[in-house]
Amino acid sequence: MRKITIDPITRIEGHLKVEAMVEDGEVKDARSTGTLFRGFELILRGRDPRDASQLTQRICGVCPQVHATASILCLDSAFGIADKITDNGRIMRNLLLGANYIQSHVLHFYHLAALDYVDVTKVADYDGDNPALKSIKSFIARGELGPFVPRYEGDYRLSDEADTAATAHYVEALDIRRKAHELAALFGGKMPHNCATVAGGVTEHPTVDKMTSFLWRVNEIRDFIDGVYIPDVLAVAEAYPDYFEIGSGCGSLLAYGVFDLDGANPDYLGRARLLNSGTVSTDLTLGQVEANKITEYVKHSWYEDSGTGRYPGEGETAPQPGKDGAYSWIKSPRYDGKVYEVGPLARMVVNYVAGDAAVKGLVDPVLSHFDAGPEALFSVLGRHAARALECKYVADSMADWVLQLKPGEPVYTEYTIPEQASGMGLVCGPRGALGHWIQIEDHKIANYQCVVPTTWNASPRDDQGQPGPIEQALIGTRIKDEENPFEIVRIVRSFDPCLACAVHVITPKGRDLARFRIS
Ligand code: NFE
Ligand code: MG
Repeated sequence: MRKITIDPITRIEGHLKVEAMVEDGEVKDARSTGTLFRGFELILRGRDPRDASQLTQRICGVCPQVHATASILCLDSAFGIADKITDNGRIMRNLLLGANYIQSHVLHFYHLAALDYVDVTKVADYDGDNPALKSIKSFIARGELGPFVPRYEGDYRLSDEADTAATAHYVEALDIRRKAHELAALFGGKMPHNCATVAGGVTEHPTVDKMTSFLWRVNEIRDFIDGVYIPDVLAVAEAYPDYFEIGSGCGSLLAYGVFDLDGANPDYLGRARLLNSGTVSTDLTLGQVEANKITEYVKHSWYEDSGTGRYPGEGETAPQPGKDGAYSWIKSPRYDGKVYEVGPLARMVVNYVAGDAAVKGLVDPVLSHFDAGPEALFSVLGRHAARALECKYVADSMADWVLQLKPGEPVYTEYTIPEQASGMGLVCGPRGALGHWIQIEDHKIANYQCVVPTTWNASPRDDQGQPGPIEQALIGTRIKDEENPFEIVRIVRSFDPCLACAVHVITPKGRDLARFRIS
């Protein structure tokens, strides 16, 4: 048995370590380890509840807006105004979150995943006049390969032209991400980490000039998604069709839904959303999500066992570094005691199986192009395709939503902070289902818990010994070349894991509050 360790496996977004035990060319066992402690829950204790939307955004620079959204949904529910948000407030919240979805999905495909499939070294021989490619060529000539290496060698299958074009798109995608940030800044003031997303609604008022600037930018981005992003994903799928059969995972999918279309239902899971909540199991049956079936286990995580099996609303964050049998700072969230994958694949399949016409209209042509059934979606390429198609669905919807804003009408609903209350915010971020839970006592935060998407996907074994979704996606995979285990990185990265949600606790002077030896 040979142990392959990849640490970190994430290109940015924090440190995820993956270990695969390989024998006779097959992964027999796998472990996913979050190597940093987050501890935001501890920082929030004792603070004004309204601080939650500002502080939780800092969990991550890639997906801050969904933390802002989950926290304000959580506060709205604790303050008793979940069904009283104005249409302007609801729509602007959707536009802010949508901008962050686009940025995150484009980032993931081009900058975090594509170079597992695209051979960037081909650009060394480029003799055209595309400025982006010329600058990469001079990077290579100077030996400045920082963003592109280390990498595995061998299995790059695109033509020279396709490799060169995709590398140019890598650079173009940086510009698209900037434009997506500008979308968010138009209504949020700045990006990342804006001040406009607040309990009760938003602080910014829509004006015709801002709406026009927004629409102009979102249409430019839509051209890129239709003309570049989706064709590039399909080109990768054409060249690597075996990845429709690799990394299928745990087979159970979970989505809380995202982008409120109607703010009248205080039950977020039952609310009409662009992408609705639901579960789907391997046999493609649909289920409803019930919040009280969500629990977190810690037997194999560095937390005290007293916190295991708890509903997050009563969860605890009690670190126990060095605990016997533990191997991760990530807890193991489970739904109804079972393992679930979250993310774009979950959202698209849940809504596909539910018969959503728009989602079927996006997914069916791709499936028929590859002569495949919906089960092919449970794969590495299925995750990439779902993410790209969802990106289009969200961007197209944003172009409609921005025109529904009504200048001059209210964006904000008044409230008072109760002395004692509890609240829950459930919504999907780019990487999947995100839950925030709050308990307020004496007008202050008594307990705050976040269960984030990567916690679901990168979770270690639970108390029953069930491996997490990424671990399950690796186990049983055949590795063609153990020196260059492309299969492992392609599987893990197809989940778009983000461990930035696991940052150090630091003092204002930048010193660690505590040091933990992780062995
Ligand atoms: Ni840090 Fe995130 C998303 C959230 S993932 S990127 O999407 O919440 O854990
Ligand atoms: Mg948590």
